[in-house]
Amino acid sequence: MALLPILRFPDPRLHTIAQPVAQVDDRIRRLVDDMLATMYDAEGVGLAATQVDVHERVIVMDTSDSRDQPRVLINPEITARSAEMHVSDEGCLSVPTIYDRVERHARVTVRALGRDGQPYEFEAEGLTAVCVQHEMDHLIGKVFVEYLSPLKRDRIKSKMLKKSREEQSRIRR
Ligand code: K1U
Ligand code: ZN
Repeated sequence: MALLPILRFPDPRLHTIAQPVAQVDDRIRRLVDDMLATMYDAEGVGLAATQVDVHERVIVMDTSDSRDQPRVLINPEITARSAEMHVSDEGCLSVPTIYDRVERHARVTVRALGRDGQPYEFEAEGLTAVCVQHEMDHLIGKVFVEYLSPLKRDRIKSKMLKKSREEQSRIRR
């Protein structure tokens, strides 16, 4: 299994719309395994293929406390959304160190294909509901900072650009 580099905001590739997976084959299963290894290594609870510069509809998640319940979502669709909304703090592996409040549907029903290519459905609430909506946004090229005010978003953009310039100059030294 390989650890994949994670794109950092404001990389324009994060705004690419992912295409449906035509066939769950060995290539997709390898991608899923590499994404799970990358998500666990980065201590995230989710990861979308967009974040590793692969523009296909693939998500991995593990919102369990024990970190031993991986979930694979290929070609996911939200089939039902609660009217009730819920605000919670979100982070993103593509926007490290930034956390802010985002309003999402409190519960969603999701249909997807698993790693075996078989369809399944589940109802999500709590962190799992937040995470699945956050990851589905990545697949349509949306990063959570787009829910924040333009002022906050611009500040985050400047902070991330400054950080990446500093990292680049450290590498060159
Ligand atoms: O998509 C990503 O970048 C992964 C992201 C998923 C996510 C976490 C929390 C709310 C919404 C989406 C992360 O894993 S961020 C890091 C993290 O582990 C975390 C942050 C807040 C709460 C719980 C976990
Ligand atoms: Zn994210």
